[in-house]
Amino acid sequence: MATVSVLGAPTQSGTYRRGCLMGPAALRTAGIVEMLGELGHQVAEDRDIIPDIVGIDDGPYAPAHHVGEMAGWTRAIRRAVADALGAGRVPILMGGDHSIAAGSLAALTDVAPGSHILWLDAHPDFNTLTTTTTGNLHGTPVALAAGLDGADVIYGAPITPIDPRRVTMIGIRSVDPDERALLRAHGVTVHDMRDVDEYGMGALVRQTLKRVAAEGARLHVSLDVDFLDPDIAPAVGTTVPGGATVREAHLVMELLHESGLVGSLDLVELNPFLDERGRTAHLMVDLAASLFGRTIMDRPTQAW
Ligand code: B3U
Ligand code: MN
Ligand code: MN
Repeated sequence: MATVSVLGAPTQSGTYRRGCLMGPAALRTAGIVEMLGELGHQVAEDRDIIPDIVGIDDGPYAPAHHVGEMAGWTRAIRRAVADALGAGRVPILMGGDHSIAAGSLAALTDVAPGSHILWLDAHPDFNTLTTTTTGNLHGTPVALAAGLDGADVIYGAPITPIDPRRVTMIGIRSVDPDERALLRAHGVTVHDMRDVDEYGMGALVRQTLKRVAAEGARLHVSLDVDFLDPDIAPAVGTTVPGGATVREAHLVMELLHESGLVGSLDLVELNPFLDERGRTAHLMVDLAASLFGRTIMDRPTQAW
């Protein structure tokens, strides 16, 4: 059983669309803390992170916006997640928009360099401060954590960059042209929806887990609501058709649990303002439950 830190990061500065700052409250309302307790885990910490105050003028970084706000959140999140990891806990970072992952990924390499990252998302979020065309910084955290353009501005201190060759993305179906070139140049493993259709979700996850286990590494999971199909998860600002089904998403989580390799989790981009009677919040909590050990029937741990 795990000791867990439930950390809210109520941000929305990574996007122009308002509402995802209510994400942590919605996940708590949907019962995330009680769920962890029911599965036998100990919740050692349940709080929202307070951002640092960082004054940065957006001017030189246009079209990027809210650069100072992201920097302030990133720095505070990095410390909070690193503290939790350092204390042997499993941090669950609840967004907020996906820009918060810049903090959790830097914390990961602070405490556990060599870790792998599983990015479950419609988007790779591999834009830099110079390639972003929308200016929305939720499209940048993986590239920034890899030390690409803008990392110094956002972190304001040296980081141990993540190794892009230890990043696996699944569910991808919306990529910008410069982003695509960067992904290839840096050796990120991208399983787009074509791969999911052709090989199946289970095979892709098993292959990823085998690799992580072979390297004796831990795995950080970053789950963006838009990984899921918008028909089942409408509460997200950037819906992209053709996402994961309920059962595909649960299978991912069930396999991750059985692997015993997951050391940290981001739950991001939930925008409760766009939800239908809490259904997306409940689905996110149910998926987290599968990741933390809920099963339909008891079963022996599978050789994956
Ligand atoms: N790649 C686009 C779109 C996007 C990325 N992440 C989300 N949307 N959620 C961008 O804005 O960088
Ligand atoms: Mn994302
Ligand atoms: Mn996304």
